[in-house]
Amino acid sequence: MALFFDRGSSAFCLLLFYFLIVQQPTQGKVITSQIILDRAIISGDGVPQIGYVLNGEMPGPVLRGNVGDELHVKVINNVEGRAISFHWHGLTMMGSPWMDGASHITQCPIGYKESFEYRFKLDQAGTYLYHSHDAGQMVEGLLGALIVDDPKERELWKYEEDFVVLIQDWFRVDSETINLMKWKGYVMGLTYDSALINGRGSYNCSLYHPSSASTPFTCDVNSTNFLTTYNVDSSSTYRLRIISGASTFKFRFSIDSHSFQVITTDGHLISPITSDYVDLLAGERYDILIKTDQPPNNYWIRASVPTGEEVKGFLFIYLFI
Ligand SMILES: [Cu+2]
Repeated sequence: MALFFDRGSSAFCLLLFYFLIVQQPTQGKVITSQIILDRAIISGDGVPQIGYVLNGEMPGPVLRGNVGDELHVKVINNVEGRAISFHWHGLTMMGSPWMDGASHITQCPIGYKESFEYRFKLDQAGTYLYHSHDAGQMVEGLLGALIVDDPKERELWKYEEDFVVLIQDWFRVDSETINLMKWKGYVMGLTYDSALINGRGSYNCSLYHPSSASTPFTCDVNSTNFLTTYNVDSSSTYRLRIISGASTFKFRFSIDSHSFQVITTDGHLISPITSDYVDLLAGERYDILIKTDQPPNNYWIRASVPTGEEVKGFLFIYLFI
């Protein structure tokens, strides 16, 4: 048996691993992936700033498998001075609780130039989120989507294609500053600078004051070019997998001129509910079915904070129909 801990291993943990993971028969495929973590300049909303990139991207790659498959993800930390871990939000980790990725609780954090291979069974279909579980680093982009397919569902719901819609609150200040504000009880004064979908958003450059930001970059006035777009056909049905990768704020998701059917919540199938919006708290997921039954046009997808007052940090995305 190969050692897969680079640090903090103990004979006891390895023995447990052997009997509870290696000895379990795997019915599905083994899906292997590798994620290399770095810091880099990210222009999520037209304002470049420093954050986390996973294999050079933010958010990280969409990890995907079928129910019954086993996922092996080797995480390599190339960020000096930062320890990390990956938490698999929403999965029960039945039979492999030490793969849950909570630093200092289920594992030692992964240090600089170290690696750790997560291995667990995908035993629940649905839409999930992986993110750092160390020092609030997901605020700076350390996150991604995890999709577990049940091949029967596509037949059941009869959709053409599915898309990931990963929503984030995006800040000019770093995660340490945000954590400090929260610990001191200043969260009410905290506001985000942009909302991102799949790592992209649009910022109003007239609001940008580089001197007060943690990074001295300029705002790109063409930042609407950064928006995520979904190209779809008319008279079809699509499944959107909406994920809140927000750290703090609640988002209301909607699509102009369209209502939709909500079919799952947090990885569980539900009796479909027709709605024209869903509200997502941090880490929540909703899957929806949308029919492209309106006249062909560009329709905004909106992710906004439902304050009832002015819309703060709203975001629009074209939907081509
Ligand atoms: Cu989580």
